[in-house]
Amino acid sequence: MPDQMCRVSDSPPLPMNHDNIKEKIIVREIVMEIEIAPGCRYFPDFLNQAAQQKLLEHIQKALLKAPLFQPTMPKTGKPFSVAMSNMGTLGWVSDKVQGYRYQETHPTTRQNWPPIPSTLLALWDDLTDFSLLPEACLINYYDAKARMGLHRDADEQNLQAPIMSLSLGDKAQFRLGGLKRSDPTRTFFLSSGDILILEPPMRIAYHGIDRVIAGASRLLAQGGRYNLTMRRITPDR
Ligand code: MD3
Ligand code: FE
Repeated sequence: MPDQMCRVSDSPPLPMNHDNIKEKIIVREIVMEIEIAPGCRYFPDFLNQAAQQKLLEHIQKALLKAPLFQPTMPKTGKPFSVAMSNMGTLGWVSDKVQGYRYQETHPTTRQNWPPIPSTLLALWDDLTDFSLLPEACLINYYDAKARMGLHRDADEQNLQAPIMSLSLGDKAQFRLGGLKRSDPTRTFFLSSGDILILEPPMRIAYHGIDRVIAGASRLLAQGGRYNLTMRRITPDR
């Protein structure tokens, strides 16, 4: 055997500090992928317990810099029951005066959003067939009473880009419709560790969260549910 072949194991062990550890959230030997509809790919229980815990820690760290805020509806100013924040170069916000939009800064701290963790970017790269990286990762927090009415996500310029959603904590009853508001809808549950990817043609389908099932998971000490949605906003950059 040539001498060089042994060199890798001959090198001294790297110190276990947090700068040389590249974490990757992929843990399953077998991954289940269910096509709920063309353009709606469901990966039930994709993240194992350790990966969920790690992701929760990333969220909690981001929320120290960019605390949850309560968006309000355009025109009426009615508050959302879901609390939100973002990671990334852009974040989704809404208020009475300016309505739905993406912006570079948090609405109350006026600071830039914290970055999207590299583990999530790697997951997007692995699970989507899309060449551009997401710019925004919206963090939704649902307490036991929160819900999200039937809506479409169409504030992004790039509607060809997929949306990747990850759920943590209590399970939620999710409603998926079609391209018209009047189309029939179906419901299913999104549980902690589940991933959902929306691509054309379902990318602009109507959807919502009917209710959260309190006590379904013990991941979050305070209960409730986080949902992350990674989004590409701009066509190219
Ligand atoms: C189906 N969030 O933030 S994520 C949202 O669980 C939103 O918090 C929900 O809807 C939540 O806008 C659902 C799953 C999801 C995301 C985007 C979709 C489903 C979708 C776009 C089209 C169709
Ligand atoms: Fe949505």
